[in-house]
Amino acid sequence: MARRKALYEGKAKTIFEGPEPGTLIQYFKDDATAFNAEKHDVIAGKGVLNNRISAHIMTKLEAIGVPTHFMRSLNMREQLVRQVDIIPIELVVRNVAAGSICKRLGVKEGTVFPYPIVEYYYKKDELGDPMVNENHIFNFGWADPFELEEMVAQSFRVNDYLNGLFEGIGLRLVDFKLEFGRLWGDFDELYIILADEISPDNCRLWDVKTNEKMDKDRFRHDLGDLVEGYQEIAKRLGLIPKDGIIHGGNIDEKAACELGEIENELAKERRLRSVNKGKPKNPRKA
Ligand code: ADP
Ligand code: AIR
Ligand code: ASP
Repeated sequence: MARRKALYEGKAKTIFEGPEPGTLIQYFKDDATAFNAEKHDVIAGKGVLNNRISAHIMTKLEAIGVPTHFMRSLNMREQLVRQVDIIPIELVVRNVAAGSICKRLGVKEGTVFPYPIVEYYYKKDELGDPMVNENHIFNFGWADPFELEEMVAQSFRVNDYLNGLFEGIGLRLVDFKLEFGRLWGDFDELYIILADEISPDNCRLWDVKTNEKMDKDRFRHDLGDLVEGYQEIAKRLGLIPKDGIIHGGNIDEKAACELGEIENELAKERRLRSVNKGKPKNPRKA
């Protein structure tokens, strides 16, 4: 196979040029970072599990009408995605207090919010992804009101769907982070697409019965074996065999290679909804 061109080396993934224009390959690495890469480790099998979990969740979201970048899994560490222009805003949805909101506002961890809280962070590693509001987003032109409205609406839908999905396998969705991108159609119409990944790297998931943390907080705060938590999530989702694919820190390559393909059939025929960039019309003026 011809040498592929790496376009971007991220903290958890490498982005390669895709086989066709407008496509990319996301390669899921085993690297784990926290606190803006202050803390770093390589954890065997993490990339395989995140690739699989994210592919599964993205296809489920596509099925409820959330347009996603995911096209299909290529192998245990790679997936083919549609290339988008990433909007530099990280949307965080919180159902239960944990992480930065506890520090910032003095809320007790585990406090259940009456309704979900949406926050925006400016995606800029050098600045440590600072929290921002709509005024910053519009003033600096990171997104316009139509785009932001679409991102927020889709984030609430993702939250509703994922709450049910995880509840069904005994996990509580505490919070998560989403990234969206712009995709232009043949007539220059604009679509907002869910991109990046949805995995325990960017969702907090607690066991419903024991409150045990199954996500990246295990790594952030040295709470136990990270891969064991991710593997348990993948098992409960029915994505890997019950006896697992990572044992004692070693990946069972044979079992990992035998995992089935995940394909986003629906994305092929989906009818995208473009964001109305025209001037709002006054219905009283005929
Ligand atoms: P980081 O950039 O924070 O280190 P990753 O290691 O996860 O994060 O790298 C993946 C990068 O690819 C992210 O910057 C993400 O915004 C970007 N990305 C994700 N999906 C797409 C896509 N469909 N098109 C273009 N870029 C994408
Ligand atoms: N997140 C935010 N930036 C990067 C990531 N992964 C995710 C965390 C957590 C949620 O966003 O994984 O699920 C909120 O993070 P925090 O640190 O603001 O509490
Ligand atoms: N992904 C970010 C980092 O690597 C933040 C985090 O997940 O804690 O620093």
